Amino acid sequence: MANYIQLHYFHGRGIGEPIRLLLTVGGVDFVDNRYTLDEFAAMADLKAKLPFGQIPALEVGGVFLGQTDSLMRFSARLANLYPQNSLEAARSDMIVAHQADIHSSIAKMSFDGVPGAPGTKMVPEPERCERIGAWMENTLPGLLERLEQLAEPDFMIGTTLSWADICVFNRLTQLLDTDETLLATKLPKLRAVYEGVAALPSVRAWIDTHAEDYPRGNALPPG
Ligand SMILES: N[C@@H](CCC(=O)N[C@@H](CS)C(=O)NCC(=O)O)C(=O)O
Repeated sequence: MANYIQLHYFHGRGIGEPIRLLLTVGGVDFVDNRYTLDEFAAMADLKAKLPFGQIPALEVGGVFLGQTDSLMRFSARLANLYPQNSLEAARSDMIVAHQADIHSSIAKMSFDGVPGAPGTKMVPEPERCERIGAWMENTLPGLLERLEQLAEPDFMIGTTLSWADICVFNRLTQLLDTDETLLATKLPKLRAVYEGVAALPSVRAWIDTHAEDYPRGNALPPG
């Protein structure tokens, strides 16, 4: 149904991108509404309909849904990317939660408040780079090693593509923008997951048509 599902989020990837990717990989039609910070700040009518006043939000047949984790899981179900088996579903949940923790660690080092909220400022660039650089050197390797240990040879869960792969791919794209060598010599299973998702025709087409969000494209340095 035309316009049945609408995503409301800012320009850029942020926490909205995995929702876009999940719907895209699943072939689910959606309208990708994107706003600037100022546009969103002035959208009183939209904000009044949002369950928690924040975006990303999905509008499904006129019903508004919020909270990224719920939106990703809902999108994964629509896309047939949410495991049917309860144990696999729980394992996928914990992997998705873990990669979200990585995102929020970086967001906390980047903003002095809620991202995109009026009054929130970016942490000054030199301080932000220093903080994130130290965290990527000292903390991130252990967090990624945990994911590597959990991964199967080609997928995060079992032998088929799931939302865990898409969410891990999305997280890795963000981290690779800061450190292109991240998957060069270590983390072979995460590299395989990244390469598998990057090679999906729907993901390739998405990246090609949203080049402004993917400055590196989807290529990796040789491993
Ligand atoms: N817990 C929420 C947090 C959402 C959130 O922080 N959204 C930010 C953008 S990334 C937002 O709406 N900022 C504008 C505002 O709060 O006015 C989620 O996971 O979706």
